[in-house]
Formats: sequence, structure tokens, C-alpha cells
Amino acid sequence: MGNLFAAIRAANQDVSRTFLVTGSGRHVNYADLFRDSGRMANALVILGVKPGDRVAVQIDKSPEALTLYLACLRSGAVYLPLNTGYTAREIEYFLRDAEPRVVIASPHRHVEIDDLCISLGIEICESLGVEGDGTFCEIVDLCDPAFADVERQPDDLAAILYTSGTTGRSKGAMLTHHNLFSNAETLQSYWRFTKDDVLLHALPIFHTHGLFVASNVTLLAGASMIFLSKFDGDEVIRHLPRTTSMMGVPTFYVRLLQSPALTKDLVRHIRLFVSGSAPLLADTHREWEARTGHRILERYGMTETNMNTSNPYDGERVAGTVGFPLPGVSVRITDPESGKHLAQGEIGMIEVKGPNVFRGYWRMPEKTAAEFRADGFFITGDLGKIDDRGYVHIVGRGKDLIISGGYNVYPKEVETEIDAMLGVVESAVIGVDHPDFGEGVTAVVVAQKGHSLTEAGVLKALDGRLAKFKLPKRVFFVDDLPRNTMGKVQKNLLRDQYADSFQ
Ligand code: MLC
Ligand code: AMP
Repeated sequence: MGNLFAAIRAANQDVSRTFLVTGSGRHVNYADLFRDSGRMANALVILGVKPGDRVAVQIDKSPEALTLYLACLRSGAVYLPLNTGYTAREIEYFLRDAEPRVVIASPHRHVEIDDLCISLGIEICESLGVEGDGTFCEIVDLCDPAFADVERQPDDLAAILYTSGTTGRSKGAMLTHHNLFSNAETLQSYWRFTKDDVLLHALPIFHTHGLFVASNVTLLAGASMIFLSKFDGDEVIRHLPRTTSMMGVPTFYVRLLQSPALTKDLVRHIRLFVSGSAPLLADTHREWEARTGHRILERYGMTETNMNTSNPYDGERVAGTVGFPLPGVSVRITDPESGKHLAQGEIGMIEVKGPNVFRGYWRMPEKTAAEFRADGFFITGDLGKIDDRGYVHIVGRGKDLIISGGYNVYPKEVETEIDAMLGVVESAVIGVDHPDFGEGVTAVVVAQKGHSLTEAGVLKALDGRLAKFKLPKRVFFVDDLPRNTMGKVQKNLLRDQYADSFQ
């Protein structure tokens, strides 16, 4: 089965079943989903979308947004979701690079994004709102629900998700129908999702976790979701008793633990809590078990690879580890410099291979080649080891990356913005332990003599240039940055120096 949508359709013969219920109580069943995605697929065709064309979307989370994702699969288009926090400046790069046939924006940003599209020569920019409003819906309303789904080969692209580079430009990870299908099918069976499941979905749907892991697994299981527009601790607590499972980033668990309403009784119907996208502290794991009686299942993935490893469903879920390679996925540890395999237990680069691993970076053959070994293993940039029981441990990152509340922030990108400011000699951006976000983006800045820069001034200058989640939570000023004999900034020393900034 080439097209992922065909598998989703096949898994849902009984279309009267509920697909999702929103936080405000709106019901969408599978019949609605299939009818409306057919209409949207026809609308995309009317707009000139052909198989292989990119459809870039920056829209708020709603049932319509997921329906549009399915419409892209059905029409053979390549879905390109963008973080709703991105500024127009940030989006410009993605649109220039991906050359989408159609861009779909939130109604409140339609004019701004349309102007951008005009300047880039992109002819079609429509809007889609969370109430089924917007110019795209006006076209959709006129369309027929019947649509002949476009045949796809397993290796055809289903989506492009941009991931920023540690150096240089952001890279579009090309994910095929088979990448997405094989990973969702594996997770569905590994985590035992069935039609009886109700997943609490509070993640954004422009990243792997909320879109592919949570949504595809639900769709392939024929399960249903409580679909919240964003994470809100009180709302999650309110809905948990009606669900069987939840997937979240560690910040979800940290925040829920702060609520006295989180009790064993509240979650007695739940069979599975999954965490990923960032390290879950062993303390959080233990505290969660003490409070709820549940051991969170931690798994490890990446935009480029979907999910690679998972703690077991039945066996022991070990805090501080990301479990075993998933069925069909090979994981090995190598010397980061030479690529030589390391002995079991040694720390090195985590490399992965399997049907989950992406096809390469959009229009970047050299970068793609640089991140794969000759035998097809992908070099993740994460450092880890495999213990004597086979559990994978992530012990650090070989890439200069901060993960804040599950969102990746590339220090280089923030440093480039700060360095360009008047009065700045240079800067170093680091991740410092943060009780809520896991890591807090922190900037250490060297000002030119005679310039009196302030924390508020730096933050004000960054506002509107970078998405809010990338903005430093603190800015410190120093006379010099510590450097090693090679002249490289010693970020480890800065991380030690500012370790207590958020405690
Ligand atoms: C929001 N802010 C953040 C932030 N999210 N700052 C740093 N890090 C974040 N993650 C900003 C807001 O803009 C706001 O700025 C201020 O911080 C406080 O906002 P908040 O109300 O506390 O944030 P909230 O809206 O509650 O969002 C926090 C969150 C959210 C953790 C719920 O970030 C989230 O849903 N994260 C999930 C990310 C995710 O899905 N990652 C998966 C990637 S896929 P101001 O200035 O307005 O006050 C992947 C692969 C894999 O990694 O393995 O899964
Ligand atoms: P992204 O590029 O947004 O997909 O982020 C992928 C990165 O998130 C990985 O390379 C890891 O560094 C990190 N990550 C994902 N899951 C985990 C986890 N369970 N523990 C630690 N890091 C994780």
C-alpha cells in the first residue's frame, strides 16, 4: 500500500466511530474526516496542486488542520507544516527553499503571509481558521467529497519538516509515505493502540510528535482523541478521566505534577503515558509513578527518523533510558570522529537505520550525504550508549542544540541575530537547566566598550525577528567569552557558570 491514506482508510471501515472531540465539545467522526478531506483534496486540485507539489501551512491547531494533512496525502501533495510561532522573516526562508504551489495561513496573518508570497512569486495563498473559516474553506465548501485518491509509491514524499541546522541553513527533512506508515504501524502495535483508545492530544501538530506519532497512530488504530488546541494543565486534568492514554513532552509531566488534582483516582482509566522529544528527568519519572501509579513510557525520536527506540510496554520501563530499538530499527554506537563501532557500554554517536529513516534533505544532496554512513546508517548527532540489558541511554548531544519545552533552538541562529546588533562584539547562546522547559535559552553577550546594552534592550531587539520560544529567558553580559587554545568558545564553562540561573 503506497499511499498512507489508503492504510488509514482501510483501518476505519466503520466510519460512524468518533475520530476526535475538541476541548469545546465539537465531535468529528471518521465519516466527517473522510468526506471533508475529499472536499479539501478537490480544492487543492482546483488550486493547481499536482502530485509532488508542496503545500505549506502555518495554521492554528484545529480538526480542519488535520483534515488538510489528510487531503494532502490523498492528492499526492507534500505537506509542509510550519510552527505557528515563526515570524514572517523566518517563514520567508522556508517558502523560498520549498517553493510550495500553495500556502495556507491563519486568517489573522493572511495579509502578512500573502504579501510575503507575492514578493516570492508564490501565486496562491489562502487562509484557514479554527472555526472552518477562511478563504480556503470558501473553495472547499463548493467541492465534492468524492475524490479519487492519488496512487503513491512507498518512496514518494508525504511531508517535508524543516529542522534547523547547527550551522548554516535550515534543512527540509523529506519523509516518505512508507517512513510515516511503517513507524506509525510499529508504534501502534508496540504501544497496543486499538479502537478502544482515547488519546489526550495537547501537542502542536506541526512537528513529528503531535502530527505523526500521536495522530497517525490514532488514525491507523481507528482510535479517537480528545483534541485540545494547546497544552493547558487545568484543561488536561479536566479531560484525563475520559481518556486511555496521553503523549507529551517532559514539560507536560512537570507541569501536571504541580497540580494537586493529579491523583491515582484521576488517571485510573489510563493505560499509557508516553514522553519524548526531550529528556525526561529520572526524578520526574519517579515522582509521576509515586503520584499516579503509572510508569511513563519514554521513547526517542527525531524529525529525520520518526521514532527509533522505546521503553517496553510490558517489560521494565527504566527511568533515564529511552528503551530498546523498535522492531525493524537498527541502532549502533560509533566513535564520532572515525565512525568505528564501539563496544557495548561505551559512549559514542547514536546511529540508526530502518524504514523510519527519512529520504534526505530537500535539495541538499551534500548535507544528506554527510549525515549518512556508506552502509545507510543515519548519524543522529545524539551521544549515547547501550547498556548490558540492551537499553539505550542518551547521555548528551554532539550537536550544539538546545531543547526548550520540546522545541529545538539552535544557538547559532540566536547568536547570529545578537551579534548583528549595534554595540555587540559577540555572544554565546547556551541551554541552562530550567525547571519548566528542561533547558532555558540563555545568552552571554560581550558588549563593545562605551555601549551600555541591557537585557531588556537585547530582548526587545530580538522580538519579532525570532519566534518567541527561541528568545533567551536570560541575557548576561561579560567582558570576554572563555575560549580554548583553538579559539573555540567553551560553552561547557558558561553552562557551569550560569547553571543556577533558573533555580
Ligand atoms: C512557549 N514559550 C516557550 C515555549 N513554549 N519558551 C520556551 N520554550 C518553549 N517550548 C514561550 C511563550 O511564547 C511565552 O512567551 C512564554 O514562553 C511562556 O509561555 P507558556 O504559556 O508557558 O507556554 P505554553 O504555551 O504553555 O507552551 C509550553 C509548551 C509548548 C511546553 C506546552 O511549548 C509545547 O507544546 N511544546 C511541545 C513542543 C513539541 O511538540 N515538540 C515536539 C517536536 S518533535 P511570552 O513572551 O509570550 O511570555 C521531536 C521529535 C520527537 O522533537 O522525538 O518527538
Ligand atoms: P527534532 O529535531 O525536533 O526532531 O528533535 C530531535 C531531538 O530531540 C533528538 O535528536 C534528541 O536530541 C531529542 N530527543 C527526542 N526524544 C528524546 C528523549 N526521549 N530523550 C532525550 N532526547 C530526546
